[in-house]
Amino acid sequence: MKLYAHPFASYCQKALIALYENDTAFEYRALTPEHPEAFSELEALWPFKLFPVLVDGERTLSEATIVIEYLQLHHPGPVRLIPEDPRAAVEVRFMDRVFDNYVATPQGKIVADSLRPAESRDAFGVAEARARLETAYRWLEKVMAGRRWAAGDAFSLADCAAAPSLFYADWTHPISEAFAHVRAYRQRLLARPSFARAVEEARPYRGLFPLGAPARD
Ligand SMILES: N[C@@H](CCC(=O)N[C@@H](CS)C(=O)NCC(=O)O)C(=O)O
Repeated sequence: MKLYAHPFASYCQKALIALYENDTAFEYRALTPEHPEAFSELEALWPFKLFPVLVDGERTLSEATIVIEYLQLHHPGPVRLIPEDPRAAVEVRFMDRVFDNYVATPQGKIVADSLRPAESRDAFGVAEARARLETAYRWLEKVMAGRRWAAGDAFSLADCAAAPSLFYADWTHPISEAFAHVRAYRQRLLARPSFARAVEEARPYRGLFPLGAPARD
């Protein structure tokens, strides 16, 4: 398998966590300036040019969640990231959507806005995104009060989504000390070896963070 990804990209880290959890073999097609040919390959595979993209023989998979669903089905390992019980799987998929839609999306909006020319910035949209992150933190604080991982006791697809989402969200719109359970969960994610590895691989690229990376994880 080949994974088109950039080490610093949040959705790529989500897929990488799944691969690292199960020590799944793959070729890393890094979308870095040293490998310009990887960008042309990506464009031919997925005209939206968003990453990660996984290629497995004739199959091309995009969308990090779908990549992880595919890995679970076709390249399973000892760590089951989507539970066998369909009722438990609903909660995992729900929490995966929460982290993508209500944490990663507003976080990305704020970062993307900072890259726009000054005259094209969307202050109203950024304020909405910050409010949405606050709502997400407040909601998660209650949910995570009783959970070790996003959907319960087992590390899952939802934690693959949560790890980079909360990592960058806290840089962009800090999680206040009032949300102690969310902050503790973020720390647990940072200690998980699969995510710790992704964070280490991304460390050399912190200068790319347009809002200025803080001097901490
Ligand atoms: N919905 C996609 C989002 C993928 C995405 O936005 N990837 C970012 C990197 S984290 C990207 O490709 N950014 C490049 C761009 O926006 O041009 C997923 O879940 O995988």
